[in-house]
Amino acid sequence: MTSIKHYISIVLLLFLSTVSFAADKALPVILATLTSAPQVPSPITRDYPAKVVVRLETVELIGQLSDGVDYTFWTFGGTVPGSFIRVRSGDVVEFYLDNHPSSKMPHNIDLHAVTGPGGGATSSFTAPGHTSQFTFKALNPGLYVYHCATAPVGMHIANGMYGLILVEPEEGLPKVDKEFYVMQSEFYTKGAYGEEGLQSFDMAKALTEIPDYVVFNGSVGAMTGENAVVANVGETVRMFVGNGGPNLVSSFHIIGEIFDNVYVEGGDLINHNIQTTMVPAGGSTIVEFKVDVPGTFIIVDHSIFRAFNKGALGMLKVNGKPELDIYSGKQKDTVYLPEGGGIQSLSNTARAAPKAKTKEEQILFGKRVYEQNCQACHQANGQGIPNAFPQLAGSDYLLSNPKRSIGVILNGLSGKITVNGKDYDGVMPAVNLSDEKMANVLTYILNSWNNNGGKIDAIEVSEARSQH
Ligand code: HEC
Ligand SMILES: [Cu+2]
Repeated sequence: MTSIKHYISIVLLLFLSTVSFAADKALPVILATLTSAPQVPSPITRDYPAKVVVRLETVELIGQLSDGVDYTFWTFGGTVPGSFIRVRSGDVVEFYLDNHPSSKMPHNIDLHAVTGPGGGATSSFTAPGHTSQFTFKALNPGLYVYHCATAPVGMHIANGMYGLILVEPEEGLPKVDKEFYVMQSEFYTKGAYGEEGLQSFDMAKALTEIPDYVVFNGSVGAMTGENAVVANVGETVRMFVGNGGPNLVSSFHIIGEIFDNVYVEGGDLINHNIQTTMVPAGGSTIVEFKVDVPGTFIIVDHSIFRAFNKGALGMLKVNGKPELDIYSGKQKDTVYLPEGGGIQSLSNTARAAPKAKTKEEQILFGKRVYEQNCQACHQANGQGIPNAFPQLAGSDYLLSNPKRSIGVILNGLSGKITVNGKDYDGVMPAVNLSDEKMANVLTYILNSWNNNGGKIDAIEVSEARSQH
């Protein structure tokens, strides 16, 4: 009996080992779903490895680089950046590269996710109208750049041949509400930025590494306005960010957001609370953040001239109700007029006595002093409020003796007064102003609302002050 049991268990063992050996060959076959930016294929839900078939076509086509600016892009999948590929760590990827018959160039692919010579480049060199096929095992989870590596490599990349492949960890990535594909790159054109027409590649500019265009997702405006990516307040957002280069390192930043998590360089080291993260040429990063408040959040390469002058600008539009305890929006807009009124020079000469102001300057500065200190009571046009605040426009009290008003502002005013035949018996508090500001506000009042002009100088205020 025992020997039979023993025999059976040996057979069973042998059987099991054959099954597990065969399992690699008998993986379920899945055709990869590819997406173009900013779309990302859905997260992988399976908990077992598969043979994933990827078919990617290289095609050369004319597209828009900016308004009125065209460019002959060399693409993976007909778009720049190329199609997003999503597989799972441990998957066997059966890769087909189809080079469209209309192509003028041979192409190949170097996937940074591949462990093997050239990242697949040596096995995938493909003439126009041909297909190459090779297989690799996705050993390391991470977010990887792929690009064409056909000579001249720089030129193939500069013309748009790059994209991202995500190798998800076996356990998957944490669930988020929105995922986006964002890839930065540069274009070197014969014409300067914005010069219209079909632009060709400029090798000399590429060598000096001074691009005319730096863009997200292949063209100026690919992620702005109508093309902005969208999320709702309270949602979690993940961006798969790549940099195709060919030359520049990106300082990836979203204005008004802080990355809760950054998968540094697309690997599994997670950094927290990051404002700007570097994405090297031929590298990637994954950023995650929760959108807490509504608004338009500008995505930039914080090497900021690239953003505002070369196109490296995208938008994330967040819809929803304001969260005023997190961000109030503008609460006040009041006039700020520093002591002395004007712009101060930092040089030593600034310590010299300020230059006397012309009447026009006094009126200009005085208007701001008025808006800040007087308007609430005496109203915008000096018309006052009947029975409460006397008018300053056409006030006989004021105009018959303008210098008396210095005292009114300095000390306040109470008790019965008569202005243009009407009695007032209110209280005006003293307003604490510098000599300069007081002179300016009174000069402004004297020259506004059909009042009959005049000028009060700071020195007069100073004298009046010493008398009181
Ligand atoms: C808080 C309200 C208030 C503010 C602010 C205020 N005033 Fe008055 N002002 C009054 C009242 C009230 C009177 C009348 C006082 C009375 O009845 O004795 C008055 C009277 C005056 C008068 C004399 C009466 C007239 O109409 O000619 C002048 C001049 C004047 N204010 C100028 C100013 C200037 C200049 C400022 C700003 C630097 C200013 N006031 C700020 C309330 C205010
Ligand atoms: Cu190529």
